Amino acid sequence: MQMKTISWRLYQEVRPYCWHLAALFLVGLLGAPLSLLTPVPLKIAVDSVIGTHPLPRYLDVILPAAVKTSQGALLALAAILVVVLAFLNQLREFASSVLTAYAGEQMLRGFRAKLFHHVHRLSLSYLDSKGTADSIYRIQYDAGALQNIFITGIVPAVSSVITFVSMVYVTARINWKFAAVGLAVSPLVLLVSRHYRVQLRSQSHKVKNIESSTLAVVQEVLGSTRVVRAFGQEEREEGRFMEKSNEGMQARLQQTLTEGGYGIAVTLLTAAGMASVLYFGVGDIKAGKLSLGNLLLVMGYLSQLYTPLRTIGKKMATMQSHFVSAERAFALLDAAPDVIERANPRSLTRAMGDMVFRAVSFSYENKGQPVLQDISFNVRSGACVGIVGATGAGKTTLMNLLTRFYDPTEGEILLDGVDLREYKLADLRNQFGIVLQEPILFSTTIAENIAYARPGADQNRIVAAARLANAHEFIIRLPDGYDTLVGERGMRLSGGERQRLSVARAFLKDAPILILDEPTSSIDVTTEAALLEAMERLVRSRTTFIITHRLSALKHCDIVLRIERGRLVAIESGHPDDIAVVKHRL
Ligand code: DUT
Ligand code: MG
Repeated sequence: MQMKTISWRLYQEVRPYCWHLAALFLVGLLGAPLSLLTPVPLKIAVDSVIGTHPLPRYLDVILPAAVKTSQGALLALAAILVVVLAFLNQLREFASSVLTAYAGEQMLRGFRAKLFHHVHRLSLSYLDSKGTADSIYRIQYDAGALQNIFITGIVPAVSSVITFVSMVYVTARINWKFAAVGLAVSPLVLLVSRHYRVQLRSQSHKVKNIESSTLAVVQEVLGSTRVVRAFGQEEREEGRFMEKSNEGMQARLQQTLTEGGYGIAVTLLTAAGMASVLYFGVGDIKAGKLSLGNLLLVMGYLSQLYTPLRTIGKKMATMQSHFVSAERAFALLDAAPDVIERANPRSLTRAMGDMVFRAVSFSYENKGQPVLQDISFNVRSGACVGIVGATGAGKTTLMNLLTRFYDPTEGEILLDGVDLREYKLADLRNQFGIVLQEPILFSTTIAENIAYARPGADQNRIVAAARLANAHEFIIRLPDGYDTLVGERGMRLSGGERQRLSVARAFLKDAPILILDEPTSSIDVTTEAALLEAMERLVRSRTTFIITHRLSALKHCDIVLRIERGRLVAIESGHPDDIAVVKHRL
């Protein structure tokens, strides 16, 4: 991404926070006069208390005569000034840090929320290919870039520039030669930072990529601990982790070396400036052209003058890493969702449940091997449709098209006579109660898991759904009943229990179309029979798709679609004994 584009987009992102930034900036501005006053007490003490120089004009005007003429009073004034200035400075820093935290956290929260919101709209193919850890890293870590760039980068840099200019001006009033020396150094500092910037940027890119892939290893291994242990592959996984960590360490060390080299270059340049002022300043004092107090004052200014320069310099280094983060966050925002809602989508309250597939083909990758080919069939509302076929035939894929997890590559799918793509996505998905092939639970209570699609559903409905799914019996036998926590991904329950909870969840949603992807695969035959029995009533009133390898489950189906290698090869009757229904071979 071009630097210009990044800056423009950063600006767009930060616009809502302009008042926060303005306040921070004002507090930053107060820093300049305070810094200018800081070395003044020393100058008064040296020149007017120890020496006999007159007071600076601005003090001469405001101070009463009694103070001006008494050395003791002047010294006391200088001492009090030290304390007051220190206090004011600290107060300013306090205000600035509170504002920084407040504005920064707001920005971070806003930007993270935006990224998180976008991730929900991203295509499943993007998440499958990039890996979830990469998106986690971008949301959790890269999102901080906005805050870092503006709050710890640009705002202080702008106040530093203002401090710098005012100090050059004041120094020039005392002695223009020294101001010129101070100024001469700055273009050199800028040149040096230009040189280092490119290098730092590419290094930051590398570091972030390695860090997010290290996170991916951790996430994958923790997510599949059982497999890792069962196959005794702990060492190999540790090796994989260490390899990534080593790469990360090396990249970060290299980055630190570059930053260090840059810091040394900047410090040497500014020290050379100070040295020449010291060198010529002492000469001027000897020649009687300058007072000692003024030299100290100028030296004080110069060291403060160089502080902003050095901070800008240092910031420049870390800033590169923040810019890289911003770029990565924007890249996530740019990843286009491939299931897009059209401009004026139709809303849909409750569908009838008529479904038509017209010559639907689909492949997961662009120009990849087609997974589904030329599939056409009609399902009238309220029908129960069984889907059978060998493993990998494309059954789950067919159902993924119904809910628009993906869109067909060719052909169209109609719900109640209207193409799925015409509907509002949220409305469309609201029409389906789904039991996924791998039941996924959240780490909360059983009741909340069942009520996932209808948060706040009352206990009676939850229990009714659980009864229908044949889950009530096992739930009430648990010590905490419906309030039992199921653990991460429901791992504290058995496979069959998880499956029945996800069936209950689909039932509770009370949607006009049910999709059950092998809802009984981990359930024993007796329990399955009871579940199917209970389901029958529910299934009658809505369109149901049920994928299964078990013949017993097909008894309830009106038609059975047989899929082979992505093709619909037969539409059969669901009742094998029913001779009246003629087999219909395609
Ligand atoms: N496939 C992909 N990418 C995916 C999912 C599946 O390329 O994200 C492939 C694998 C398989 C084909 O699509 O060759 C069909 O997969 P599907 O999951 O639809 O098969 P199934 O009929 O549901 O098989 P099973 O009975 O094992 O669930
Ligand atoms: Mg499947």
